[in-house]
Amino acid sequence: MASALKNLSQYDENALPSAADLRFGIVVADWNAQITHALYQGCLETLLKHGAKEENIHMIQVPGSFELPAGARLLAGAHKLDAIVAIGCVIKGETNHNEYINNSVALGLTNLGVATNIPCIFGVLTPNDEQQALDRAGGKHGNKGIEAGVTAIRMAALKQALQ
Ligand code: DLZ
Repeated sequence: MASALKNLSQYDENALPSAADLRFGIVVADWNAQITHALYQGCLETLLKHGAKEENIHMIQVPGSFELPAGARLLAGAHKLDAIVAIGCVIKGETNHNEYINNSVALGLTNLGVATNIPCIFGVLTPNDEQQALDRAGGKHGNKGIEAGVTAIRMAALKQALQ
């Protein structure tokens, strides 16, 4: 018989499994570095707080968000990983560049996760302006890097449990 569903809220840090034996990749885009570095800090601190070992966390930087899927693929080829977090910030400008980048990154990470069996977490902010980004990188809406870290721990634990 299937077990009953637990009432988990998606980013509840109290309900997380230990990250002690889990291996993570983090890819950080250099565009809008003030934002992406804050997201990275939030993500890293969350992984460490839940027991991840520093030697099991592999970080690389890529120029912009468009390069996140390729960076994640390279990281997956270089290390044994249970989850990868892609961190970027694409701010809407005068043209539609943000839509091309965001759609491409989302699809690229989705395809990579399915193809490699390594969950890829979308830690990319898609704000209309810089203030919206700051609000989500340690400001009034919290730090979305923490949420990405929580999601990575849950998905990495699932991968280890089911493989
Ligand atoms: C070119 C570009 C622009 C205009 N804006 C952003 C942005 O807001 N956030 C981001 O991460 N990257 C941006 N880029 C760079 C692209 O992601 C990519 O690095 C270049 O188009 C080279 O492939």
